Amino acid sequence: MTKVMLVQPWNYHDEGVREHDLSRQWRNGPYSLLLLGTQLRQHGHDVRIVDMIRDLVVLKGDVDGCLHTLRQQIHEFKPDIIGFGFFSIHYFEVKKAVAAARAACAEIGLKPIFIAGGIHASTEPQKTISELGFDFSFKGEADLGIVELADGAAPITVRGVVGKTSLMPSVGDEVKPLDDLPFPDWSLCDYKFYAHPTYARMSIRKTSSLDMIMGRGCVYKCAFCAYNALSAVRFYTAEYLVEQMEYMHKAFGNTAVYFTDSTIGNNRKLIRAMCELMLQRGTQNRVEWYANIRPNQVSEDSLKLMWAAGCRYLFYGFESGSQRVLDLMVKKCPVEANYEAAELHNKLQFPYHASMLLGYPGEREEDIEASFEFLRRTQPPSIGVNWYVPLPGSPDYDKLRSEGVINTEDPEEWRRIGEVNNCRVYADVPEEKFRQLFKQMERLAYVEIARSPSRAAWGCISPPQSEAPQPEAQVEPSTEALVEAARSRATYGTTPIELKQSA
Ligand code: B12
Ligand code: SF4
Repeated sequence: MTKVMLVQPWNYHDEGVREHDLSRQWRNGPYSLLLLGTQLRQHGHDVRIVDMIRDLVVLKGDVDGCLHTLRQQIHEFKPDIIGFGFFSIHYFEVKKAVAAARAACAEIGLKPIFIAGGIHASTEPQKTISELGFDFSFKGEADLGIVELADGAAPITVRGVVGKTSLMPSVGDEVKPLDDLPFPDWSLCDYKFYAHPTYARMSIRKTSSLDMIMGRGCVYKCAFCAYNALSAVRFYTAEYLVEQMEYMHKAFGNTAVYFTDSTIGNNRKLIRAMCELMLQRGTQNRVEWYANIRPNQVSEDSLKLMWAAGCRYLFYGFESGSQRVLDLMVKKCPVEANYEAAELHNKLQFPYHASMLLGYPGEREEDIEASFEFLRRTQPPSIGVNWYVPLPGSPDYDKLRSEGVINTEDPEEWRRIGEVNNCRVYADVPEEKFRQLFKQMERLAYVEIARSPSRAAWGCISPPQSEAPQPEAQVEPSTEALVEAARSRATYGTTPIELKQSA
């Protein structure tokens, strides 16, 4: 039996934050580590997950305290393998945590293998080893590889493991069919922290949700997205998914599930089968669900079926109101589909979130105007305005890196391009003008539409989520506070009592 410690680095936004109101935050569990941990346990290994996101919140933003907890856990558990799973923005946190973990091991003469996995390690395996202090990186999916490693295989013989001198890295073997995987065991982490009842998903009531995924990979290849860097397209079966929902509800008490797939719409037959099975079993009476989907992947019939089966919220990456920009992004989605999906939701009063992306390379002022027009015309009940960055692992990243626009020799670059935030302007719009337009769109989304009668018609609290029911505090928030609150939240939805039937 091998002892494997799996670590999720903390979120730097939580550093120094003393007070958190979990009833207003959307937090997602360390899903990939739970998958790997459950798989390892099933193969007879001992697993401990150190979730530094949760630890930092509980320790009121104290990073040293969080690193001390990691040290204590290492001394107590004495792992043979320490694996970190992370994204590009976690670069600095991982570096600190690996150094602290190595020091803790040295104190007691422990010499575990340090291995990195996830999107950043898969995209930049060699740099991950040399710059962050790992012995190995793992490229791709590790559901099978991690077990081989724990079973005692020499690391470098395991497909997907990249060593300091590997010249031609292989990619991890993929588990097929996905149903072979056990249901992730949420008791490996403090799941109550993640299932904390919160207004973050629905602005008019608290919900308690945990995550699931419907499949892996995507049939589209949008140029800004890193989704395809890791997985080939495949899905769980409807039976597996509904069984998992029922199991989670019984074992962990959550009354909602959020499907974190970047889009669940790649397999419409599966959605139909899942909804029908839920209706047969009455699962929708116990668990409601939310998901991301593309605008060109819904119809009136499918929305009605999803609603009947307990779906209460859909998240759309509309990105832009300009066909020219959607084409530059290789979205393979007509702008009419954006309008149709939004209008369908408006007609049915089915809550949805509209995510917009501004600043795409080649975007012009008139394209941004088209996005304003889209929001003004459709008035979505919930909107997110995002600033484009070329995420590591995306086709854009490869292109801009080869053109010398991205400099990965500068570690700060990972922060700049690892997170959707406002640093560099890539659009064909003068910088000052772009910043002004971005601010205007935030105002339109987070203040004007949020306060409009159209929003009130959804029966939701306006202003949305962050300001949701606060019996104690009735003070009208300022415009800046509204924009800031909306920026910092993830996604949220609203829910009317019944789906309005088509006329
Ligand atoms: C769910 C999700 C989230 C969730 C939960 C994140 C979490 N803690 O798990 C939330 C909503 C919180 C989130 C937030 C963000 N996300 Co996100 N997210 C995803 C998404 C859609 C799915 C991840 C997932 O669960 N996949 C399913 C599992 C099975 O696959 P996996 O995670 O890749 O894990 C496998 C392998 O990577 C490997 N592996 C993973 N960990 C480890 C560890 C070890 C030791 C080993 C050996 C192997 C290994 O084995 C696993 C099983 O096969 C991905 C897209 C994608 N499909 O990858 C984006 C993605 C990872 N996110 C991304 C980004 C940018 C973000 C944000 C920075 C967005 C923002 N706000 O700007 C934030 C970061 C928040 C933060 N500060 O931590 C980018 C990352 C790009 C990059 N190079 O960094 C991705 C790729 C999406 C994209 N737009 O292209 N995200
Ligand atoms: S943005 Fe969505 S549709 Fe496009 S490749 Fe990524 S997951 Fe697929």
